[in-house]
Amino acid sequence: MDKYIHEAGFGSILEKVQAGERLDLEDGLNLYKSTNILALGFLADIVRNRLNGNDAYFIYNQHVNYSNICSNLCKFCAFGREKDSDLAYEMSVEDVKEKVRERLSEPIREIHMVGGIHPDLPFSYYLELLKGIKDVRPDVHIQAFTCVEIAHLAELAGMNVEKTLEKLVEAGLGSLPGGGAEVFSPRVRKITCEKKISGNEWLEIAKIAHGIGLKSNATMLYGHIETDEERLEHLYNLREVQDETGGFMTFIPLAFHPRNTAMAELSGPNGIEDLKNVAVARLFLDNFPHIKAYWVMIGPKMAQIALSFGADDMDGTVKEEVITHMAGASTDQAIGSRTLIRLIREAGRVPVERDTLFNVVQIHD
Ligand code: V47
Repeated sequence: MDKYIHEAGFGSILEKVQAGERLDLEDGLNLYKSTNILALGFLADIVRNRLNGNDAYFIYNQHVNYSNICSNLCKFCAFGREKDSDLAYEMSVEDVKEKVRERLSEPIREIHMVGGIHPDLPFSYYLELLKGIKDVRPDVHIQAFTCVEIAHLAELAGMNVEKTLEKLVEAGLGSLPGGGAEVFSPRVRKITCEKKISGNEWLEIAKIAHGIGLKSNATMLYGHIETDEERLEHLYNLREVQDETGGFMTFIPLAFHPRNTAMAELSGPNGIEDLKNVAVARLFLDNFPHIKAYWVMIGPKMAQIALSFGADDMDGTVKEEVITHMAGASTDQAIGSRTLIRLIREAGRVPVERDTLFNVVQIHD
């Protein structure tokens, strides 16, 4: 295989990968520009196996999207709605508690909760949401509010980000999901999500969260107008912050779904792009412990293959995903834990059930 990798033009990258040396921007760009997907997978698998052995993680979780009312209305998003839209919705704290109560008989360990940038819900609503979930399910880990929502909540609270996060933690917040990162490039943001906080602001908020001991995830939305250079710059910025804080747990490449969005004329990424984004992330983000193949966005079959292209996590049972489905995802809105275990086993990996912070709950070998 080494000969094949040399012939593919990746000899020097192979040497770096085998020596555990960091890849530079030029290496990253060469990887992105290649269509030799087997070579990329082979290289990424070296790093994956070094960091995570044969394990592939999943979590028993539940998604709650408390409201889709949003004042940012990004062009790539089919979830966000104006307040007076027929499709706009807003859950009361009691509605959210009921959603959590409905699934009390299941061994759910994480509530993943995000929403739009709501123009007029008060800060107290968000605190009550967290407290309400904890009332119903005291042991659950709440992973909620992207850095974009945190910036908005800090404004509502009239406090700085650190103090705002502390208040949210007191109310039950456990960690931050990785959404809202999109592509950090100002060019891409100007075209696709002009009203959203900048990439630098997103990174600053992640740093502040890590500084007070909150872990978080990071994402990149690929397959729309971004260039390979912009993707790489995005990964480079994340790697720099991770060197400083060590607070990121997982990187999740998010495959753009165009339907019902203001960018519906685009076709979205193909399978090669899906695998490439997983593999390059695994190779370039050498300081990220985990890379997630989010089955909702790339489908369970592609997620299974991604476990041999650098990914070591499949996210979870999810029920019920909304954001990607509003944008035309053809996957189910939930998956059973037994199915996840089977998919992982059939991909030749050991299914490891985890909690949000990657503590092992059960090894299903
Ligand atoms: O921030 C919006 C993206 C994100 C579309 O942290 C779209 O473990 C594809 O971040 N096509 C929210 N993507 C979801 C998210 C996430 C999901 C699962 C796990 C974790 C984690 C994070 O979804 C948004 C945005 O980047 N998004 N519209 C779309 N049309």
